[in-house]
Amino acid sequence: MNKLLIATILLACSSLMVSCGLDDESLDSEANLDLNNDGVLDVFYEYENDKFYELVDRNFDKKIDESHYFDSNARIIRSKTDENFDGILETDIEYEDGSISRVLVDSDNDGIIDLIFSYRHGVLLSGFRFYHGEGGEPSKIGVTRFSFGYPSSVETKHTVDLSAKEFASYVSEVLLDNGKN
Ligand SMILES: [Ca+2]
Ligand SMILES: [Ca+2]
Ligand SMILES: [Ca+2]
Repeated sequence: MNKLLIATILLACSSLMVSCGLDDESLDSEANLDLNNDGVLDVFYEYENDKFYELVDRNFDKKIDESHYFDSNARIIRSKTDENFDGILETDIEYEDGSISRVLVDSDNDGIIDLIFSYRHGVLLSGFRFYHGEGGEPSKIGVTRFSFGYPSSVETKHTVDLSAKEFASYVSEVLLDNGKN
């Protein structure tokens, strides 16, 4: 299913609501989808002025695990997803010109990003993982390269003098801006 296309159609209908003969409520019920045909809706649209959210329950457990935010031109701006289906949307997806540019994950739900994936034109290039120093050991950042979605290098670990909270800005400012991505 092309979600962006559906979103575009919805938005077009939304701006022509009078001629479509729909009010807000009926437009919503038309827009929402039942992906697995079990009679329970799994895709929902929520409107915020001329912008909107698409909310999806991918594993059909009645809990939302994807939230996509679209601007007034139906361009995707940002997503949050729950990749382990525990009910917490721990993964932040950033886009540039409609393609994924960066993914930030708080894998242990402690409010601090510990995994970062870097993309170019939607293609996964690099992954970065923060390792807490244990027993007096320094912290480390693991780096993995990808090709066609598959690791193309063994993870290399670099010792860093950073706290967990400094990890995300270190990756964007030092590792990615140096052209090493
Ligand atoms: Ca369903
Ligand atoms: Ca779900
Ligand atoms: Ca989760």
